[in-house]
Amino acid sequence: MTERIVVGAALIEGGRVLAARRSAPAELAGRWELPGGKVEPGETPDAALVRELREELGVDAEVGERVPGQWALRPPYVLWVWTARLLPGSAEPKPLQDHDELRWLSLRELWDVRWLEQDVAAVREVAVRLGPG
Ligand code: 9L3
Ligand code: MG
Repeated sequence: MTERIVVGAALIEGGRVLAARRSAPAELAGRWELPGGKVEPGETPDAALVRELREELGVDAEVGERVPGQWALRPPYVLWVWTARLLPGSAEPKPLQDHDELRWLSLRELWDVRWLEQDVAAVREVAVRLGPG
């Protein structure tokens, strides 16, 4: 089976990373994730990430660096994560799709939310990229 990539964004602003609480599907609802979604056929992961952030949060973002690692999701999916930033003039993120709450978390607050188990290892890597805030 060919692996299919799910892209996730560590959207970082002023030493905080955006966490999004899922409202769907039911088995994931209430848990927090790095926003993102499936790469579509013929799409690059970068383009998918920008598209997902626009669809889910209503923002214009630019992709930064790949967060090293890849994390298994339900087969055939695997999670890849990049840092990202809001472009100048972007709207503030709003939960438009699949989420019902957003939080900007500093390093100190990073573990205050109940992340999806699938995201925990990725968030640990993201922590290294946040200032001590
Ligand atoms: N998923 C896990 N962690 C994430 C993301 C963006 C996605 N940070 C999982 C949840 C779904 C699947 O990947 O089972 C596809 O994601 P989506 O398209 O429902 O966001
Ligand atoms: Mg999604």
